[in-house]
Amino acid sequence: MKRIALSLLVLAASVIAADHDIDISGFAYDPDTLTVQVGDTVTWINQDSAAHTVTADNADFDSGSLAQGETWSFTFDSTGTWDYHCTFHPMMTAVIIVEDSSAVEDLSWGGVKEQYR
Ligand SMILES: [Cu+2]
Repeated sequence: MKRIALSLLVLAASVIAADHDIDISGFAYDPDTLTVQVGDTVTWINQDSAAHTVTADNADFDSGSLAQGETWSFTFDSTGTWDYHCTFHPMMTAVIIVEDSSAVEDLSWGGVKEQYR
């Protein structure tokens, strides 16, 4: 029974993806630290009259120039931490932290899941 329930739990966790918005406003990313789950999509919206970019420090993603009112989205498919910045204004920095939601579920199961790994 537990094995079946766990399988459904993992399936649900992998199917449910959320969307998150980050405002680019006043030469800053808001929020400047965002934690999401694997599979989630983050959308940046440039609210400034100045153009900005969303550029990963490790070059995993790069929005290119975003004019005022433009949006850009990226889906995070693996866990990790991505520092990013604006190529036009290097003092603009922020971070996306991607976690595995099924790992979070482990806590509620009191480690039962580990027995089946
Ligand atoms: Cu900028």
